[in-house]
Amino acid sequence: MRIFRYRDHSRTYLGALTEDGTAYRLEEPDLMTLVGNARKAGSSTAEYVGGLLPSRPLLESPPETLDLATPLEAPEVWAAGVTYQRSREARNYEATAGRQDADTFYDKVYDAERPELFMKSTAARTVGPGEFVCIRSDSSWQVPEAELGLVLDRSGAIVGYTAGNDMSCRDIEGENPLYLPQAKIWKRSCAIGPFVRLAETVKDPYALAIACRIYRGGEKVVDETANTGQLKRRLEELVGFLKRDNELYDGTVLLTGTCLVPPNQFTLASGDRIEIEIEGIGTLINTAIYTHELD
Ligand code: DO4
Ligand code: MG
Repeated sequence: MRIFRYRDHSRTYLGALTEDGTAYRLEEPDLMTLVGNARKAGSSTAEYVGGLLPSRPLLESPPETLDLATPLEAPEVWAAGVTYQRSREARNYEATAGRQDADTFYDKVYDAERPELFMKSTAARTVGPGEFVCIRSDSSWQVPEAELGLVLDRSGAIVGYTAGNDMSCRDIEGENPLYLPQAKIWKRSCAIGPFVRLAETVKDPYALAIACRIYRGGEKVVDETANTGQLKRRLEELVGFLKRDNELYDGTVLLTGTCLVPPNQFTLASGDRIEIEIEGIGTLINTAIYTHELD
C-alpha cells in the first residue's frame, strides 16, 4: 500500500495506491493522521487504509498523471552520510584531489560506531515530484544523491519509505568539510516522493534496487544502479543515533545515504531531468534549474 498527495483545483488531497495499481482518494488530511487512526483502531496502517477503500472514490487516472505533491509535509529532513562504500570513495575523491590512498575522516566515519547524520532540509526547502530542484550559482560540481528515505513518527518508528534526492555540491564539500551545510542546504535542495510505501508492506528494505538517471536535452547522460543491500548500517542504528537527546516530529524523514554517484566529470546543468527510482516505492522526477531562473 502506498500513500501519495495530489493537487486538484487548488486543493491538496491524500490518495492510496493498492498493490494491484488501483488508486483512491482519501478523506484524511495526511499520512500521519492515517497512522494515528490505525493505532487507535489497533491495526496496521495498511490494514486500516485497506478497510477504508471500499467507501472511498476511485481515481480514474493513474497517480503518475496527477499533479503530485510531496507525499507528506516533512517538518525536518535529516540525512546520513558515507553509509555506502561508493559514497566513501566519492567523498575521498573530492576531498583528496583524487588520491584514493589517504586515510580520511570519511574512512573513519564509515567504520566508526557513530554514523554521520546532518540536518538536510526543512519543509519549505523540500520539493515534491515534478517540481524544480535548484542548483547553486557558486558551485561547478553538483550532483543529485538518490537515497532511500525513512518516514518516522515522533518516537522514531519507521512508518514508511520514500525516495529522496540529497542535492549536493561536491566542490564545496571537498574544499572543506566545515562547509557541509552550504554543500547540502539551499533553496529547493531536497526532493522527496512521490509515494510513501507503508513500512509493513515492504518485505525487505535491504533488498531494494535504486536507480538514478539524468537526461540532458532528451539524451540519457547518467544511468547508475545499486541496491540497498550494500548499506553498511542497519536502519534502526541510524534512527537510534538520530533520536539520541533529540526531539523528533511526526513525519520526519531520514535519508539513508547515497549508493549512487555520477561519474566524477559530471555536473548538473540547468534543464537536466533527474529520475530516482526505488523498487516498489516509486520514481521521483525533478528538473534542475538555477535559483535565479525560478521567477
Ligand atoms: O559526508 C557528506 C555527506 C555524504 C552523503 O550525503 C551521502 O553519503 O549520501
Ligand atoms: Mg547524501
